[in-house]
Amino acid sequence: AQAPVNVTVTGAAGQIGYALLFRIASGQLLGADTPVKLRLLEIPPAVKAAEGTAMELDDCAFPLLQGIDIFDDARQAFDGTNVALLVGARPRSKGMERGDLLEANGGIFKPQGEAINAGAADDIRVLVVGNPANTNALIAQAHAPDVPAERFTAMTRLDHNRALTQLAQKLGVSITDIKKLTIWGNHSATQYPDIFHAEVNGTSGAAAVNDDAWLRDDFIPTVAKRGAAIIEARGASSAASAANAAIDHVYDWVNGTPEGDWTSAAIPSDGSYGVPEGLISSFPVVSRNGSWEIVQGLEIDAFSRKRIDASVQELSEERDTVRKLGLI
Ligand code: NAX
Repeated sequence: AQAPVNVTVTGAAGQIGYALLFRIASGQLLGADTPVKLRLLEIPPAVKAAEGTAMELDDCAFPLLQGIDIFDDARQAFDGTNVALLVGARPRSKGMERGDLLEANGGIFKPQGEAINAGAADDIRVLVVGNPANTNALIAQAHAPDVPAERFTAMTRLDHNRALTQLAQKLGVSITDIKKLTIWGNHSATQYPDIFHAEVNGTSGAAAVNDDAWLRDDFIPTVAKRGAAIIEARGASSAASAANAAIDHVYDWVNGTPEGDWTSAAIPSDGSYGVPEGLISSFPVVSRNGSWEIVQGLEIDAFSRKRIDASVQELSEERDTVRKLGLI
């Protein structure tokens, strides 16, 4: 029998955690043949709630779930772990400036990076979900010098999935008719969902839409501001859809992306497409042999260039801020 894979989830008692843990335990994160052990990390006041979730996980009698451990100490939570889902983060409170937010999150992601460096398994893969996700990933990575940099990624798969559905609904096609959509840049309102390289039943996405006003004034802002629209409607931020995207990201990373398609993930830039090296920015990516690769050779027109550059500029500014704060 296969040895269990250790999966650490931070913020396990939060709303994304609640939507995520059951899907991991049921085999959807890694595959239906892979047993898992869960390691939950929470802050002390939320440990009891995490214990409650663990009781419910027990009560599902998942055949693949081989154990659950709960910690309030990062060193212990990441010890021997193979997959780390960094969900817990410090939310922006009223009156908080971006610098304050980055600093507060530095207090979480710096020690977690150190703990991953100290004790995670050699094949550790990290997905940061907690916002500001790209820069939190950069902070964690900076404190894990012994882990290959490309093992630190941030989530833009929810944005990717949102864009897929918006485009499918506009064209009256199904999700499976659309390939090669891309989210570029930061997981923030500046992100750029790109349909110019997308294929809809074999023709270009932009040509299939043939409606520049919709693209510019409807599609792009709808995808970029979808998180706020969910809060407005639901009275709480996206949780099940965020958990679903985290499942998709890790599943594809481990098992590979389908031939003839790609997806979106924020990974460390190698300088491709003019994105400064080292920034953790969203790209069109495929996963081969357990590693993400940036899709190369796409033509970027002026419309796309402007939007990619604006989002990447924001990431550069975030990196400058955390540098000044001594967080990287
Ligand atoms: P919740 O506030 O429900 O849960 C967060 C949990 O993290 C809490 O239980 C809290 O106790 C815990 N936590 C805080 N500090 C911690 C630490 N140092 N170690 C371990 N646990 C810690 O938030 P939830 O709705 O679950 O969202 C979690 C994060 O995901 C937020 O930062 C949110 O902004 C982010 N999101 C990211 C998305 C993405 O696409 N990348 C989309 C969804 C979501 O908005």
